[in-house]
Amino acid sequence: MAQVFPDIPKIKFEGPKSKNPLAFKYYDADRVIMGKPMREHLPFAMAWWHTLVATGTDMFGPGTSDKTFDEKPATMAHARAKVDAGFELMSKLGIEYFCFHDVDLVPESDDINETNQRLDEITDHMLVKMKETGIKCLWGTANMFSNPRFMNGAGSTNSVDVYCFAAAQIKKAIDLTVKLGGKGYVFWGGREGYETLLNTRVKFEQENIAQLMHMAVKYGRSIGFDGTFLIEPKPKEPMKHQYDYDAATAIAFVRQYGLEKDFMMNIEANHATLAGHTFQHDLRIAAINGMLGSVDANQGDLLLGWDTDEFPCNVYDTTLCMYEILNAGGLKVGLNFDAKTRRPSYTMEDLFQAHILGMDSFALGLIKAAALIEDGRVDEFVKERYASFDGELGQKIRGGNATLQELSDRALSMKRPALPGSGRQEYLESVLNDILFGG
Ligand code: XUL
Ligand code: CO
Repeated sequence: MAQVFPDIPKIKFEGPKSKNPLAFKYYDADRVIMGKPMREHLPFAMAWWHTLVATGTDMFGPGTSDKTFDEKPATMAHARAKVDAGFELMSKLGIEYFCFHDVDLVPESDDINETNQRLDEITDHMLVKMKETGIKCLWGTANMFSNPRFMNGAGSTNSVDVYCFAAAQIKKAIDLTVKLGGKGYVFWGGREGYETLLNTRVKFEQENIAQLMHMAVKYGRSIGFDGTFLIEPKPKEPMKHQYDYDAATAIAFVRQYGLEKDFMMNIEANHATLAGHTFQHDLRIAAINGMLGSVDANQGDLLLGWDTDEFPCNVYDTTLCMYEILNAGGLKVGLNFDAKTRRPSYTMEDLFQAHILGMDSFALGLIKAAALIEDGRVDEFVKERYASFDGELGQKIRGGNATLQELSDRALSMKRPALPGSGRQEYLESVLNDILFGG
């Protein structure tokens, strides 16, 4: 079969000294870091929607990138051409997984029955390609935010008919995820939120979302889906307020509605910063709750303040991300490049270079995070920082065996405490710089 990207070679690792724009400088799939090859630490996935669908359309103008792959858009021939392009791109980059929405795969028909038939047909073709290449599905999801029927949300809609369409799309997307052997099923609550409280029953809507998730779990388990359900928090955009604001909010929701056995978090860097947190913060919150399932690996632009979905290049952030992931014992699902090239970067070479950038940034982050852990200065300091709790009294408090009376008595007998030790933030930041840039 003719190649879709004949000018792009298989991307190889050439090391940090290479100046070849179509080579990895840091991502060396077989290199072992802390006992595991990089490819296992970094289960990278291509996002079908950005890489094969998005053309750079924005509010001010049409797309700049030609992703027709020589076929007429909105046809099944085009859908098949996207599959061929996607598998060639992943194979050339050594990306082992992909993620998809239902509507990324085929053109949507006015009749959902016909859309479903198209989905059956395209996933048959994908299965052939998966077998040929060994590439796997990381996670699937349903797009319940683009179609105008979802203007008021999907699980949170005011219309019981639209709620049924949400159910139908979720059911089909779970069927497809199982068919393709996906490790996860994601709920990103696009439009699950509100524009104004003047017209919104918040509790009612949240209960309906939870019911939909319960039905999804019940159905998924009944057809043999043994993977992880994930919520992807995001504070705003498209709605003024989204219910899955951040990891803490989504975890509370999952626990409130009894979904915690089946759900974990899919933390996206750009969503965390939109919520006013660092990426590391939301990863830590998910991790300490045992819910760090997957990552949408991208980055935002703090000067712009919307969801720019850029390919990650900030190694400071990827290092701290991988530090959290290594400390949490790894990811249950994987790392999806929910990222798109900038509108003026419209060529197919740009598309490859963007993925190389993302993969190298995470590889470098992994190398540096492992070095930070092996160096030990940061972890040692944190241990020392809380050392006063290692004694008998601290242990009593930690074990829940102390009383307010006895602690008060002790405070009164001390008259005043010694100042707690310095937080030494600047020292720790210099250690991090030393690991990142030192010889
Ligand atoms: C939107 C977003 C989505 C989800 C999947 O901000 O991140 O692409 O990852 O629906
Ligand atoms: Co995302």
